[in-house]
Amino acid sequence: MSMIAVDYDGLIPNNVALGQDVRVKRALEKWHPGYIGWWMDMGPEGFQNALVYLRTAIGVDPKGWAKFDYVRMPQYRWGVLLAPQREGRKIPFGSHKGEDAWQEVPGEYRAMLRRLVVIQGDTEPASVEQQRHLGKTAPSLYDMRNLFQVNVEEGRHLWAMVYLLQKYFGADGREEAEALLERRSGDPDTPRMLGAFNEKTPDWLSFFMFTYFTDRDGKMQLEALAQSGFDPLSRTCRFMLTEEAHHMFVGETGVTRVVQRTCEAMKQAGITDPYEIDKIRKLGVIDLPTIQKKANLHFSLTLDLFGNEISTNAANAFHAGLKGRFREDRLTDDHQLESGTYPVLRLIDGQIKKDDAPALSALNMRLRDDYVADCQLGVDRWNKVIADLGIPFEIKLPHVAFHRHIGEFSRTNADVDGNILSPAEWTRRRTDFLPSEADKDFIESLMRPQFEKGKYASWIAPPKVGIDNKPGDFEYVKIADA
Ligand code: BYC
Repeated sequence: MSMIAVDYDGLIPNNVALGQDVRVKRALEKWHPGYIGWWMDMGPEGFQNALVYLRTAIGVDPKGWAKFDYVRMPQYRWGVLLAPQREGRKIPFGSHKGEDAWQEVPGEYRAMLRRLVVIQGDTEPASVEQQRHLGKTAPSLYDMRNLFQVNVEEGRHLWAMVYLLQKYFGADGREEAEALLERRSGDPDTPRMLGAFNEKTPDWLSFFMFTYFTDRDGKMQLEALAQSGFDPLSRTCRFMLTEEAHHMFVGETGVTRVVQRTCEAMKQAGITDPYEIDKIRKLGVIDLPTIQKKANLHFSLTLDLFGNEISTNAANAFHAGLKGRFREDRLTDDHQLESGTYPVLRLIDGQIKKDDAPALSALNMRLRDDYVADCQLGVDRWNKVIADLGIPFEIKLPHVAFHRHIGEFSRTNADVDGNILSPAEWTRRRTDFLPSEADKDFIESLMRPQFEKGKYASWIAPPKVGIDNKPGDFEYVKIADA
């Protein structure tokens, strides 16, 4: 496959022939200063002048799309990149299945489509805002570089959605693009749109859990949108997925390295009981039960992002051909789902039971099931590290009813095994399942920066290989230049 070149000549690198699209080019150039203003105000705090070894997209061919170099983040070349158009692509599902994919917005679905693009767009700057304080406590230059890589790419994903708004949605698209720069994660008056994006990411274990669990929701939602009959959205999401893979790598290997370091330190000190928490903490590592609590928190917050189990919004979006299922193109049913059912977990007479629902209404549930299965794969790899080091402990995904704020189970209190608790019991046992103030204080006490080349904080193991195959003592961030 040949490399599809990106035009780097103008202010906005792109492969959508912006040079010939004066209206959209002007609209994006007008939006650009506001974006840079937002990045300086809400992007990584304190390192805007540092030289960071970042990858930048130079094409959209999966085999050779990026180059690595030192860049100051505000000078990162954020651009508009779409995966190549597939000749003759058809709408793959829903009531328009088999018709030519739309190259323009279908009028009857305009509002629904705009809402999907705006929700997706809103999550991208939100995550940058949530992570903006983490640079100061980075456990190594390698990790700091990965954080900033994730941040600049989330910024690019915002560009991706803003391009769709500016190009295809006229005046209201422009208004939405402005609003994306105005909302703020956690702000009581102008919060971000979805719950998990208003939570704090206070420490690096949270960052790794967020990139493992919440970026994986991004993967699922992008996979579903990559199936869209609206071709520009499909192409945009396909390319975003290429970048997204690294974010989940950061999360999965981040947690692996924390778990590994804990087990190694325990072994060295002759501790085999993972519940000897005080002794383990004295070793300067995070005990496994606390890692489990963090996983419980981030998994449950992320499940809320799938919306209600039974959703007419999801049914309508599928019926319209706008948002498909996870890897719709690999499924072998009729892709219309007008008949058929899907088993949904529901709260019936105070008990959690499986209930068959019309397949079309149950699409959020189905995507969530696919997500849970995907999450389990990495958890199994964490457990292998623990088992290989001989510690009797297994990290478990909590029950889907645990700690929920959206959907069927938001009306009840379930423990991590799915047992329903009374409100009093929940209050009493809450910190058995979720990080307590003392747990948070302990983790915070470990968050001391380690900015020496090739060195790592006490609570995390070094990575197996460097980014871009760089050696162990590579200076991923040149802070001295800041
Ligand atoms: N918080 O019919 P329902 C990522 C609202 S992450 C607040 O069940 P639907 C990333 C809902 O809006 C992926 N409100 O919802 C990761 C609706 O309101 P209206 C982001 C919520 O529409 C890391 C009402 O409740 N992309 O990329 O079926 C770093 C009824 O809900 C929430 C997308 O999400 C909530 N959690 O499903 C960076 C893709 N959930 O319309 C980036 C686009 C529901 O009645 N979004 N509500 O006023 C969608 O596909 C869907 O809108 C949702 C919700 C899956 C979000």
